[in-house]
Amino acid sequence: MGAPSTPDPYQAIAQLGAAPLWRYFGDVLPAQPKPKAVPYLWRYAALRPYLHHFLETCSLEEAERRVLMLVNPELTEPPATTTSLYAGLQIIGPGETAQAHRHTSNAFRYVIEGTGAYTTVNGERVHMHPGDLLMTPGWHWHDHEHEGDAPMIWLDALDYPITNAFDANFFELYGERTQKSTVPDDLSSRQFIHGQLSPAWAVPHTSSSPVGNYPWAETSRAFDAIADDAVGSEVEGIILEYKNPLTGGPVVPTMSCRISRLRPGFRGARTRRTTSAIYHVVRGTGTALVGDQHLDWTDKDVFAVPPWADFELRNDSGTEDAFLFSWTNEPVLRALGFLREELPERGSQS
Ligand code: GTQ
Repeated sequence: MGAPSTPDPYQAIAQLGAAPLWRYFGDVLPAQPKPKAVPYLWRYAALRPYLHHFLETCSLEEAERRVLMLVNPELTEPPATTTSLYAGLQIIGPGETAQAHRHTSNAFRYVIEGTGAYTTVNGERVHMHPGDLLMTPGWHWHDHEHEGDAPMIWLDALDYPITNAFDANFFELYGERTQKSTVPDDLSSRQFIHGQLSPAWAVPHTSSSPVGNYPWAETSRAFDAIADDAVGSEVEGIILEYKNPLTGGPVVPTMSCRISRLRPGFRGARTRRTTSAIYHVVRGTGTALVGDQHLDWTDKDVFAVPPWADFELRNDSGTEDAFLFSWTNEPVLRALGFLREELPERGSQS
């Protein structure tokens, strides 16, 4: 009797599919979040020539989508932008089509350059203009077609790191390259974006927003309507959330999309949050202090803010507003009870 004769009990238990908690305790139950993702800034002006290079050298018959993934230096296999979010820059040329497919992951696009393309989402053509936010909720068929005369570039966002964390992702090709148009163009946006007056006869049964496009024209009107009267958030200025008009909730169950206007000289309060966030500079020049990084952003750049990093935003122009489009995984954290925020300068916690 007595102890088993194996020389190393640690090896023995490993072979039996067990591990000593005491060697992993700080890894599995850290005192505070220890994200692998790091703060990072992607320069649009540096990446844009490569989008054009691949437009010339890589056809959409070769590539399902012509996208440069924005890869966090610490999240390379598989690539992701933050632990739970993905962003990519997609380019499509005049006359091209990106074939129809669908996946479990929720997606959306924020248009950067060009006009003349549309995405067909479950049979509805949704037209794109700079500053528009286009929704492709999970399991909706979508293909892109470009009828304009100059390349179009947009920012893609998907929640695949979340879907894949649960091994819950499915992907399917439609079978034909593009979908036929089955409803009037842009119908969902026209019907549902004015959420205080929604059609009572056609309530979609989905937890995602029924709006195909939140156009820049409406965003701009929303800012104009509150003009200089709004106090705004001390962290992110005049920040508006794109809403699912039927629920008042976020546009998709996993991600919340926002647009903020930072007045000239804006200096945000420092915060840290358990959410991950990605920011896209619609217009302007400023600074994001993220963890120990000092990210200098300008037009069209993208930057990543990992969980629990100190975060502070500044508009470095004394005369021009800055506009930042951003999204976070807040709906997931809220649903799971993982949401936390600390504003050290105010000594406040929530
Ligand atoms: O345009 O459907 O960046 O399916 C990644 C996956 C874009 C898209 C991405 C996609 C798409």
